[in-house]
Amino acid sequence: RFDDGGDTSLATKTKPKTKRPPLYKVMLLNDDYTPMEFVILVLERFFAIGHSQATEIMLTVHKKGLAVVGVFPHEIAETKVSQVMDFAQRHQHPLQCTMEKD
Ligand code: NFA
Repeated sequence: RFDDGGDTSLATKTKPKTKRPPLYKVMLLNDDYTPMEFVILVLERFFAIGHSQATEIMLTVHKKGLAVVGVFPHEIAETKVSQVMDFAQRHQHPLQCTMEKD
């Protein structure tokens, strides 16, 4: 952090190079029609969440209206949202998945 040539009087401050990307919350929204088992499958398939925790998260969405299912860098969050929306549409379920800055 304090990088001088070794012994001159003029020192320069440098920043550590590693900086983390902005993170985005990916959320699932409740609706009245998507089957509970389908939501659990989505959580397992696209978010690598086990069946037991996927069931808990699905029930949270069902009861509270929405839940954060993961936090990711922008491009990964966008991919998750697209995958879920495409999968839901292909199965003709109205399930909604959105993202917002953490
Ligand atoms: N509310 C849906 C039902 O009763 C289940 C659901 C849960 C849908 C989470 C969307 C998200 N079948």
